[in-house]
Amino acid sequence: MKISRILSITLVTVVLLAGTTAMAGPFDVLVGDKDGYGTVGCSDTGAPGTCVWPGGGPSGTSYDGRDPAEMAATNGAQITDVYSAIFPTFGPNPSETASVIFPSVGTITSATLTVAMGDFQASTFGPIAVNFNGITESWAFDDGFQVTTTRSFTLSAAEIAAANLAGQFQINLDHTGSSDFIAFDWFELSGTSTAVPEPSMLLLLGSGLVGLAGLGWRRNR
Ligand SMILES: [Ca+2]
Ligand SMILES: [Ca+2]
Repeated sequence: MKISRILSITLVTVVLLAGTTAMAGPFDVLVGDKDGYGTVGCSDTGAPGTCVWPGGGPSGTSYDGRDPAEMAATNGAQITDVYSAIFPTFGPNPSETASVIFPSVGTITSATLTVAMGDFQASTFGPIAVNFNGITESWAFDDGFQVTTTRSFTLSAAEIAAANLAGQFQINLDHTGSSDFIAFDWFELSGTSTAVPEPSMLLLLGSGLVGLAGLGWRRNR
């Protein structure tokens, strides 16, 4: 068999395998946990509710309801279940900026972000600055003192492209232009994506190609 014939058969096989691994599928990933801001009586889903965070300080600031996994987290779960979030002196977080980083889900084709948030008062104390993978979002919400709300955001084509380019979806939060006490219960990303072929499968296919090419080279000598 000529090497060109062997290579063309191998190429067809690779394309067929790539086709089977690129099936679209649903995903649903959570940062933080759905436990009512880590304290009883604070709504974490559905209609807006009122939460009185039980911590010390003015208006219940410096509340820390995190479990050990949230305290140790570096993916954004470290700012959930605290009040006020990303506001040193008025909460346990040492920085006024934070990133919420979701695990890679393959190539995203559609996605919705849902956030359980509390006590947003942007017009009174200034909005926090937010971007999704570098694309600016407006989170200038006026929910009111200690009111909790769950919001959903449909990712735009540009935001999906930016997340795919980075290999992960990421929310960047900056509190430096605001003096608003805020809180987060959890962040959830759901949607559909195409799976990325496993590196081991790519390596196997590459080895097969090299082997067949070598065989063809020997037979054609
Ligand atoms: Ca507030
Ligand atoms: Ca929580």
